Amino acid sequence: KHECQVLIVGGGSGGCALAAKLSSKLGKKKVTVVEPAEEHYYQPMFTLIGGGMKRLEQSYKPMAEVLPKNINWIKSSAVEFDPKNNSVKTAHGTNIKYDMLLLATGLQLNYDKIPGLIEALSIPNGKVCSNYSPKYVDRTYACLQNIQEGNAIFTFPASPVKCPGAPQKIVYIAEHYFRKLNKRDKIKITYNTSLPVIFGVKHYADALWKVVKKRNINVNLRRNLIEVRPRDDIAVFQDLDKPEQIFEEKYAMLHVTPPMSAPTVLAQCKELVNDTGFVDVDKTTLQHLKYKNVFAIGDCSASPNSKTAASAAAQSPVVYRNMIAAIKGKELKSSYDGYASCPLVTGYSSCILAEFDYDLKPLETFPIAQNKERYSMFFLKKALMPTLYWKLMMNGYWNGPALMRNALSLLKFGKK
Ligand code: FAD
Ligand code: UQ1
Repeated sequence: KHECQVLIVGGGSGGCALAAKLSSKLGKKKVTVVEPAEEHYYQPMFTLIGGGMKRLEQSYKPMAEVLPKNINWIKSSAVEFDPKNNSVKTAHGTNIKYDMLLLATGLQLNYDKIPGLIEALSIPNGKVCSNYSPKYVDRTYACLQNIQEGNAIFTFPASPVKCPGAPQKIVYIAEHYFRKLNKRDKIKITYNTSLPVIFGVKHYADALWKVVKKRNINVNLRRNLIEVRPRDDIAVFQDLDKPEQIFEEKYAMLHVTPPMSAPTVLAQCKELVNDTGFVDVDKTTLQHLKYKNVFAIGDCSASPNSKTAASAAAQSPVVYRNMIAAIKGKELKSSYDGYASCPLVTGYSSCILAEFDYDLKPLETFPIAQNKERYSMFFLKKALMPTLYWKLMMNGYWNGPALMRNALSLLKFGKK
């Protein structure tokens, strides 16, 4: 048995940021975090690791170092939620009673949903890779190095994903890598996406179509990976608009973005989630629609924003202020505008920094045209963001770029 004022389930990007904010306000041992992982990964670095620009060891720190010192850390997973009785049960059998609950479990990678995929990802030095898991990300750069000719195929699944730009960032990085190694003309590059668009925000989609045309990358929309046959190096795709249309494609390398979902243990608690399995919160206050002492942050929330660490950062002051208001029995005044950001890395020295809100309208920080490939945005992504994440966000000091945007907006004279 364990009792606490605030219980946070999940110590990833959102959970850890809020643990820092809430514990420094509420005092020693008022906040408990349930988190089973030994390591805390900075996942946005996985794209660069896949491209050989960073090493896996640079992307993580021990969870014990990242979580604030003045909390209770219960090193286990939550397995049962009972919001009527304000309690959560862990895999080790601890029953935790809380006054306030913050759900921050992230989402679940479902590699097992594609027949043959796990087998393919288990073959040593194989042709199938995936930036989405620390278990598989090192395979990506090996694939880029090993392929000499043939088809390089990249996928985007038929499910919500975290960082919706990441499945295509690695396409651009690969294309650039093949050119640098003088093998580009022997490799056909194809990006098969389940989506009906290349990117959800038209302002950036227009720019990305120019990039794929210029660089001779084939893009197939509404095309979903349904099977991998590693023995024959065949990937099987389905046309989502004409399900009877099946394509069997031979690959020399295959980069898979797996289907994702809300974590099963959360989705099983029908009281907490909507019919998609994600936590049913108000999209502006981030408070649960039924249980007023429950909030959500990050990828496990059903708020209809793109799921990125940048979104969790922008949500963090809103969740913090509204949780404190709820503790005090006051009205919730802070609201989230759906801000999400996706640094669309387009090679070894360029990036389009997409930033937008709930209405899929650009909401940009810098007083320059951001729908262009730029070195400055690449530098921000590669050199500045990791420090900002570890030093500021993980200590509760990064609230997203809204402040910076407002200050810089004074300079936006020439920009539409
Ligand atoms: P996470 O950070 O994933 O943390 C969830 C935590 O909950 C984990 O520590 C997990 O162990 C724990 N947990 C899960 N289940 C339970 C349970 N039952 N009980 C207790 N704990 C549990 N975002 C950007 O902003 N910019 C980018 O450029 C970017 N690029 C990305 C590239 C890749 C390849 C990937 C994979 C992600 C990228 N992201 C990017 C997305 C970003 O990493 C996530 O959106 C962000 O980490 C979400 O934070 P979170 O706290 O919701 O979940
Ligand atoms: C951001 O806030 C964030 O979360 C910490 C990211 O994830 C690593 C990002 O990639 C980006 C781009 C932002 C937004 C920050 C600025 C300065 C525009």
